[in-house]
Amino acid sequence: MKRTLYIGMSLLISVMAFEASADKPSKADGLKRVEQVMVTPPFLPEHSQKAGKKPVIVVVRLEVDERPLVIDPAGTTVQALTFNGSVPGPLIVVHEGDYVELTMVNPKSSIMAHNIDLHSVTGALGGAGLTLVSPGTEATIRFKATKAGVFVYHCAPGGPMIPYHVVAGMNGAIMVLPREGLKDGRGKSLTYDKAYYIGEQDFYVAKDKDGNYKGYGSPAEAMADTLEVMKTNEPSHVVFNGSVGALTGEAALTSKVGESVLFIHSQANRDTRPHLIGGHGDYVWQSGSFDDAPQTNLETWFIAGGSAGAALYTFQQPGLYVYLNHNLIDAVLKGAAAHVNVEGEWDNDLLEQIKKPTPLK
Ligand SMILES: [Cu+2]
Repeated sequence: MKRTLYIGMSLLISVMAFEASADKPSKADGLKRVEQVMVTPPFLPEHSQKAGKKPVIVVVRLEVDERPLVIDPAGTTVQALTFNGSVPGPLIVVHEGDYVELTMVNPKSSIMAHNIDLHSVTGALGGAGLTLVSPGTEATIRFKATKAGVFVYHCAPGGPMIPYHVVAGMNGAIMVLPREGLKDGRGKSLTYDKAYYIGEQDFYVAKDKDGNYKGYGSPAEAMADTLEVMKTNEPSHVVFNGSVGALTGEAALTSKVGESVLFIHSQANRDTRPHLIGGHGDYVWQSGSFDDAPQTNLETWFIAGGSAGAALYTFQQPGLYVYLNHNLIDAVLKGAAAHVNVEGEWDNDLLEQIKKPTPLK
């Protein structure tokens, strides 16, 4: 109760402070406005890796979509709460020093109130205090991206609704690139040929008496059972990009030998440890901060729950790679795995089969 009261009071104070300052001139006045067209992960919106001379105002629109989502091949369906219809929500990409003008839209068809707490925002509960929108309303904030890195954003409407909305899928990430682009820590520029955004999601689906996953008619109907499973801290599913197999088989990520790929990975609620089977993390920003030098040549990296990280790898060999959470129970039994199909010429110097499996004499 105390916590709820505290959050309620913070919201009130933040809103009052905002109203008092809303008419003052801003350093953002007169800067160029650039609309960012959101795309569904694992893809990124169009962006340049280095910024122009002057900061810009990046205009972003996120719309709540409360929708059923099939999360495994058996057809298990959750009543997902999403930003723009996908789990995770779209990746926002800006540069340090840019402003983000973010409109949070909650359509009339919703049944719940939502907001957004961005970990890249300074003040007002990460923006959550200024964006709480009930069905049929919208709110707009403008914030300065003061820290370079990859950061989680998520819905945080107060009390048990905070974890409930986050584990119902309502989270995503923002990438704030340094104005000069990524660096290796010794001043050398690092660039990527392509980038993918992987959002890891833990789901907590209740079972019926016969051991089958239950389905519900609405997010409100699902809440009591789901909260009971959530309290065990044992997810029924741990998936990449919304469902088991969302990034495998036909939907596998792709690359080529010689191509450098940036893997951005977020987990809004639970620790994770990404690993690329057959590859490495050439440069890894585990904490997500691009102000720090990346670690190099990691086998597995750690992303703390409630944060995002990034890893850059240049593929050396063709074939199938598996990018997974190296908690192998989460990866293989619960779903946290993606495939990367890499084209190119095999290099025997790096790896060669000297003898095929042959019967013992
Ligand atoms: Cu929400």
